[in-house]
Amino acid sequence: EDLGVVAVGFSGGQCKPGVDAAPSALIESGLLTQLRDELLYKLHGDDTVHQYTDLVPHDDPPYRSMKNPRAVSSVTRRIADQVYSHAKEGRMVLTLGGDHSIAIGTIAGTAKAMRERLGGREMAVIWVDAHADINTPESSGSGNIHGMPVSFLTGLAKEDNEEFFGWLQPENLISVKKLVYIGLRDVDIGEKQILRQHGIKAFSMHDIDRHGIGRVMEMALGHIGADTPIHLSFDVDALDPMWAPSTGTPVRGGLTLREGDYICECVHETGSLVAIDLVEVNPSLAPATDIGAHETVRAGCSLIRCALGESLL
Ligand code: DIR
Ligand code: MN
Ligand code: MN
Ligand code: MN
Repeated sequence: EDLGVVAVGFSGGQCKPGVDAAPSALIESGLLTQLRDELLYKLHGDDTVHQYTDLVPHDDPPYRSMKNPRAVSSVTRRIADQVYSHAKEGRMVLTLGGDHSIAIGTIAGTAKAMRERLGGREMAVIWVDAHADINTPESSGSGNIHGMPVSFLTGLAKEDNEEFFGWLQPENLISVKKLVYIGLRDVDIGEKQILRQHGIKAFSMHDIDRHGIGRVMEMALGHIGADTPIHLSFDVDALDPMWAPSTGTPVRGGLTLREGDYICECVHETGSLVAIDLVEVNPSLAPATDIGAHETVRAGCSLIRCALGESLL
């Protein structure tokens, strides 16, 4: 099978440097070699990690409270083109982030490609994260755009100016009805309001404790329905810091590595996966010793291999 790889060394959606080094760390640990030699994917795309330095302006003052708005807008616009060009060739797309703002680009790219493939029907998104990332610029307390991608992708946040995500067209957007969250445990008050108001399907850690991950995946995939393409956007901070300590905003009480792998395996088994993002690995944030960074990179590789079919016997 064909796999388009996009390696995004971008950290402008939040304030901690280091998350831009994740793609190199994942690749150096052997991820792409395994996908090629063990899972037998034909890899497309250059081996370079994109830094997008040509797109990052020297001066990028806040707009509607968003930090680095021009940089994030133009980088995600470029990513949308890269992902779209893989997806329209029928390739599965793997994007290695980078912070979660990059999902504005990846999902904009697959949403457009899938609409064309399905004659207007919409794809689904499974967003695995401790956070909902659905703040609007106005509801955000931090101004960090990695906390806002879902509001732009669902059209809840609107902006006409091309410089600030106004390039997003209706064909780049997803429906709140086709969005499912898994792993939530740190959701802002304004975000909870948005989730309730739009009836967005969300499985928190509480739901996983109550039903178990097996039942939660049945319900999540049942909500999406069969024969709907799925874009999986996996924030490594969905995992408990025990498994993934090297990330910008760790939250205790998260998924075990096996629960994370299981989510990815179930999505693979549907046969409907069209794209996966792995984001927010930050090798420079390594509590106590640098074992933390190594463990987090290992966890990220495991999630990706599971999503791409590793553990099917
Ligand atoms: C918080 C934290 N909700 C914010 N968000 C994220 O800044 O909007 N941390 N995504 O990873
Ligand atoms: Mn490339
Ligand atoms: Mn998160
Ligand atoms: Mn996130």
